Amino acid sequence: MDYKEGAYKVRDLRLAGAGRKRIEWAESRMPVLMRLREQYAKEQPFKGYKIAGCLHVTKETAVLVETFAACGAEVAWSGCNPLSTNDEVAAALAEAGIEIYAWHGQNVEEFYWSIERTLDRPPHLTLDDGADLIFTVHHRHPHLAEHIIGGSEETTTGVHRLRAMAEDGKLLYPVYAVNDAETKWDFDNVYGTGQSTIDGILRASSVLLAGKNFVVAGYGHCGRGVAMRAKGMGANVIVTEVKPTAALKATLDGMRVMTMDEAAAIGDIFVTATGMKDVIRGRHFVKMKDGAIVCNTGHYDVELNLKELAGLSTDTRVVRPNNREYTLENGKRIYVLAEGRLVNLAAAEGHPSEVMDMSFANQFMAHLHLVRKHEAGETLAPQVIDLPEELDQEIARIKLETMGIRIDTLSEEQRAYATDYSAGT
Ligand code: 3DD
Repeated sequence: MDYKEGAYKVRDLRLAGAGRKRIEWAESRMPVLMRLREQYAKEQPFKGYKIAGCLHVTKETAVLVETFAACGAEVAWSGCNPLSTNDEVAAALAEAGIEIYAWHGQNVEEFYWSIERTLDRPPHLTLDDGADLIFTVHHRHPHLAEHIIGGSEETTTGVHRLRAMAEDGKLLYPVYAVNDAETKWDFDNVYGTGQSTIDGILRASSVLLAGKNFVVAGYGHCGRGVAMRAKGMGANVIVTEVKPTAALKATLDGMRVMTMDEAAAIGDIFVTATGMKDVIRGRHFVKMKDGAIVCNTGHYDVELNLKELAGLSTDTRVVRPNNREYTLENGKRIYVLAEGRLVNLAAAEGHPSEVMDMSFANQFMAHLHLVRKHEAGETLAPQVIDLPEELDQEIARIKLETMGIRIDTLSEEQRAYATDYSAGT
């Protein structure tokens, strides 16, 4: 480990060169964020502001972090999952002078130690993916909230937690729900999770998907993306759900829908994407076929009940990176990927740069809005706030432009028609 107090703690600074190449690769595929960096680097809107961030340390996150720094911000960063940090990227950020505390394979104590370090110098802004940083501020350092003008939250689960907290009147400062921006959830959650989850499964198992019974628990944006991509690879997709409308959508999308108790007996590969705990439990594991592969792509590692699985096992061993074999009392073997943590980031590199480009354009603009409103003397209520809808169209417009795609525009007459309620058949 390489550690310098107040500066960084990373696995190995010597990995910085390889990490820089990964970051350059991502920069070349994140044209929207790079355009924002170019647009605001001159103005330095974040000068004098410190951003504390807690978000997966990937090559894409590094582009966001260095964009904030290029636009004047002081940045201190930790990872938001013990298994998702890319050590080469973390080393490159440390070498570039970014304050960063992140390494792959942290234990829970190291994970929270890293978050604490990002708060050693009080931040003005917090940026979360799963709300662990903002919860640390609220539960361990509430006095810091006096200096904090606002925050942002990247993921579905985190937004749910913060909305519940705001409902309870416990939120101490305003937070933008970046996850709820259309150019985030309808792209990152669907197309990003769809591809990166398959990527994680293939890197950890190298199995054929075609012809396999591929069980997806949860048919929200993430589950829908995974199901779509598995179907595209020739798998027979089975969906389990608790929400009737989502189950109906899956059925009409051509997926088989059944209970997990039924799916457990026939599935070859299982992915949970629900945000709920205990989705696959001991009683499901014992029904599974010999050789079944089980993983999770939800933010927290609560969806697979591995405690019950261990209690049913006579032996366990790691057979490949991110692939642990459990031998059950009934002699069957179950393969759990990435220790039940989000397989797309723990066993692969997370979503492709092209979709994170839009998610992180929303993150950048959310913090720019917070700083602008602060400087205009506007105090935002301590609520979870949605980003303006027009921002979505602007981000999508720039994205299309960078893809060389042109679209039509409404004529004046059509614009008038759109609001003319008197026009009938
Ligand atoms: N997430 C997925 N891939 C990521 C990547 N390449 N870099 C950073 C974060 C990444 C997680 C986000 O998609 C977040 O939107 C989520 O957890 O929902």
